[in-house]
Amino acid sequence: MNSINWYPGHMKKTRELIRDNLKMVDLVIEVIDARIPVSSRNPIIDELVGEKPRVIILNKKDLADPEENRKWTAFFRAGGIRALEMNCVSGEGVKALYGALSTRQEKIGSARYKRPMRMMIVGVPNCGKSSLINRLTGKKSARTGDRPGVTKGKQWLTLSNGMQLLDTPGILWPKFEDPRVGLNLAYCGSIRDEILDTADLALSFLEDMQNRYPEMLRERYRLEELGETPLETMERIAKKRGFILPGRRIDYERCARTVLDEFRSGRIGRITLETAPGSITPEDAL
Ligand SMILES: Nc1nc2c(ncn2[C@@H]2O[C@H](COP(=O)(O)OP(=O)(O)OP(=O)(O)O)[C@@H](O)[C@H]2O)c(=O)[nH]1
Ligand SMILES: [Mg+2]
Repeated sequence: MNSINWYPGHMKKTRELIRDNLKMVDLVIEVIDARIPVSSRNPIIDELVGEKPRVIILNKKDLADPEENRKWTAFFRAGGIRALEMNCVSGEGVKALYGALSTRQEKIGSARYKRPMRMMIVGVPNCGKSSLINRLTGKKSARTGDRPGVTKGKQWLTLSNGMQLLDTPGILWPKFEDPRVGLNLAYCGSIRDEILDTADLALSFLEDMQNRYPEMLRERYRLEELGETPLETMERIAKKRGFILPGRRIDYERCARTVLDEFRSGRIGRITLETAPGSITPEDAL
């Protein structure tokens, strides 16, 4: 895939916003996409956040492979970072996060002066930051949407227990060392579709799926067999779904959009595109 311009002007502002507000917060909640736990961790956030206490939220757990969710949580915990699986649509995981926040709150302020904890939520575009905030406040405080770039400016919100939360726009970084990172972010909707070549993206996605979840792909599109190449697979999917243009030409564009949509909404199945390193089991992390 050709290089893509994923660094619009507001990203620079967001970076400054995070840096400037960091001083004021006691805890950083880093929201990542459970389907791509490596690619959705922004190295800039790491650099900015430094030693600040942090909780990692593996969000969209419902869309990711349950086994991998467990392994990734254990992996982060083994590295000394509190990590929690979350589903902001159902609310699963919110209670556990509240527990972690209360524990942290006890360490804030002096014995004489107890003040409510201040937190900042950071993460790549579209990973669910605003959805998590709405879960925590219990109402629609922050605007959400199924595309990147919904939150534009910063927004402070107060929880019912008095804690204060800062929502931030999604932040990407200027250069992807590994092109796979850009692809993964694009599959998951963190990069605006308008600047991507949908057919190219879907072909890369099909290639990854053929390697990682071939059976799932075969079953979803009721294919006897996958193609030898991703292009062949796409053609088989298009034929099954009737994505044919006049003159019996294959409608690649429509097929590509369908495959990506069905991945993003979880209709293909629960998919994690990055495997947890090592052989850490949840027991090791306890
Ligand atoms: N399936 C599923 N969808 C989720 C979950 N959390 C959020 N979403 C959806 O993901 C999309 C993006 O959510 P937002 O909360 O707007 O994401 P954001 O990180 O604030 O995005 P920006 O403000 O654009 O950076 C929305 O369509 C949400 O409904 C989850 O746990 N599971
Ligand atoms: Mg948002």
